Amino acid sequence: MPGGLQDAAPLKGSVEQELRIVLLGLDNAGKTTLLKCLASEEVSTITPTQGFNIKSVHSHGFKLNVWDIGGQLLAVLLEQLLSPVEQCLLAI
Ligand SMILES: Nc1nc2c(ncn2[C@@H]2O[C@H](COP(=O)(O)OP(=O)(O)OP(=O)(O)O)[C@@H](O)[C@H]2O)c(=O)[nH]1
Ligand SMILES: [Mg+2]
Repeated sequence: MPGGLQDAAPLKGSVEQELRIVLLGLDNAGKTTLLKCLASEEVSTITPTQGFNIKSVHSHGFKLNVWDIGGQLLAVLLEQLLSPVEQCLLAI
């Protein structure tokens, strides 16, 4: 499928590119699991993220600076951001 890191891989021998990535999603969506898999870390004992994690991972010739935002924190941020204006929020 086009659009992945594989497609964006830099040419061999070129300087490593740095990307900032933010993982957003509901609780238990698998954000931290995905980040740990990217970092080749153990995924059997993952607990819900309190606040957020920031981790740098080297993958496919890129340095990825990944922000893993806990679903609970995202819910609080969305509520505070949107409650003055929204009457209905649809997340798909
Ligand atoms: N079956 C299955 N389970 C998964 C997958 N990815 C994650 N899980 C499980 O789903 C649960 C939640 O995963 P997390 O990575 O903690 O989810 P999260 O999005 O970081 O959750 P918060 O930190 O609460 O926002 C864990 O028990 C994982 O083992 C997947 O691809 N398949
Ligand atoms: Mg998490």
